[in-house]
Amino acid sequence: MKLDWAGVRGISRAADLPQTYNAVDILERNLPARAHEPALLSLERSCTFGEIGAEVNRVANALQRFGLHRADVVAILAPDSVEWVSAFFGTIKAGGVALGMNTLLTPQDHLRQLGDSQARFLIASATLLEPLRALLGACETLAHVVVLGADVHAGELAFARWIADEPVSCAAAPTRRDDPCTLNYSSGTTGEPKGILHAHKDLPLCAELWGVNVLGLRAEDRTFSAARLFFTFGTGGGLVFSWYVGASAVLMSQSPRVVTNVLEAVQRFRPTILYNAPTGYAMALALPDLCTRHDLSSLRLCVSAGESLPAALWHAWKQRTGLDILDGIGSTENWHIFLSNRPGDIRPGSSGKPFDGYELELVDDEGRELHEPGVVGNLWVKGETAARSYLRRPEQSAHTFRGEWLVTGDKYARDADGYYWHAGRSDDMLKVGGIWVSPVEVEGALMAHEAVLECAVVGSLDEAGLVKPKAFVVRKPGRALGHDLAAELIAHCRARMAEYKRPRWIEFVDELPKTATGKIQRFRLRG
Ligand code: 3UK
Repeated sequence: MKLDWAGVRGISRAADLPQTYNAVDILERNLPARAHEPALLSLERSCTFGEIGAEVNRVANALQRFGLHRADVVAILAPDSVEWVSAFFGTIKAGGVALGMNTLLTPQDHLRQLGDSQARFLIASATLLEPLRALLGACETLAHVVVLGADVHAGELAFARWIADEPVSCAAAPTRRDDPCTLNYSSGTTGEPKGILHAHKDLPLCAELWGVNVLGLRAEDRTFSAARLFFTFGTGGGLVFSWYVGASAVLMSQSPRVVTNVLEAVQRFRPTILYNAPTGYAMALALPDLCTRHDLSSLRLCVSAGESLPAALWHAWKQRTGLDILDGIGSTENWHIFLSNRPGDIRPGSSGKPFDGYELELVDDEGRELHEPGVVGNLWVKGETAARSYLRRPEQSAHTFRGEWLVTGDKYARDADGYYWHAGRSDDMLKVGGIWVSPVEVEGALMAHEAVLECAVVGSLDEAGLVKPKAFVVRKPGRALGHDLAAELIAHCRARMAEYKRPRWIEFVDELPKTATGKIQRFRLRG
């Protein structure tokens, strides 16, 4: 079947896309004119659009041969790499739903996502699969495990061999533009992950509405996202938007939390656009030899999202590197950025202004719209790229998805010039290094320590003005404050959760502030 999506450009609404639309178009629109041009660059492997197009076809064929049905979930658990990308677009082309899993989480977290999503395939790097393997028996829906790397156990498939004999051509599944395409898990207030499904249409729409219209991406650009591909901030900025306009993308398998990895990748592959969370910029600024040791001259613009970028950090980056950082707020619920600064129109410290494709409202707690400048309200957003609900979470869905409007959970004030200023969250959730941390989950880990009677976790600012978890702890009676109890508690958390969730500071207190009904008042501990 010949499909006629053919690289539509200039869309501003979902209806501008054909009814039958498969988001593999984002890759394949480059095949007629750019097959021999670079699509992906990385230390391990680089490839042209033609080469990745062929690999995507092999993956799509292999998935279909192994029984993938429309809308089946394929979980991907691997560092950013060419194979991550071919698994992602191979799944989409075959009509499946690609679930990029956060590689920093624990094997128990991964198991929970596999179970909740009812994933049928898992494509995982040997290293990340190793600690998860023994748990997979509990995952009833999982039919096939495909391993990236050499350490392949009985019953598993080796990725390279699995796709080797597949034909290099493949017809895309004739999905509808509203059919599910990607799935991501986002942490909720209770620490329970919520699945967020997006449709095929959301990828090109986000690419056009923000990537083209706001950021001004063009084919000559080369992008590099320190935010990982499993995070929609990274999938969009570091892959989808780039290919949408014909630009190449740099991938890095090493951890971006080691800031020299990021800077060395910039120097080696010379991207023009860098995406990072505020922490990434703060870590780079902490290096005294940032600009003498690292060549950042290829960059024309930087982007920040995940949490708000303090004005002081913006100015320090500008002063040291000469580069602007574009701060925009996005969410997994909207797939990407829905309120943003623009090149040439940046108000440091703010999230910028609305742009075409999204309507914003600030409302009070009764849902009444606020018009006065400077008044803090709850931010609601309406746009076509919003997910429709959380997967099998009716109560949380009802709270967040209100008809066409989406309740972001963020507090904002709009100034007289129309710029939006982030004023915290309306729940207790923390953004740490751009990734969610639920205080409830960290408190749960602390409570499992024998010295802890009660505790509360809140956000506290570090020296760069960025939020990190801080725990207030009431010790059990008779439990002395050994000189290293704080360090012991932090190590205890580290062993039980993704490392970034651990408290950075512990303060021992005699009691915690509580409501009359005994509920801990975290907001009274923030500082
Ligand atoms: C917070 C920000 C202030 C805010 C994301 C860009 O972060 C992303 O998605 P998540 O679902 O979290 C969404 C929440 O994070 N936030 C994000 N960006 C900013 N707060 N200034 C910012 N610039 O609380 C929001 O509700 O993890 C960001 C693109 C794609 C994304 N998924």
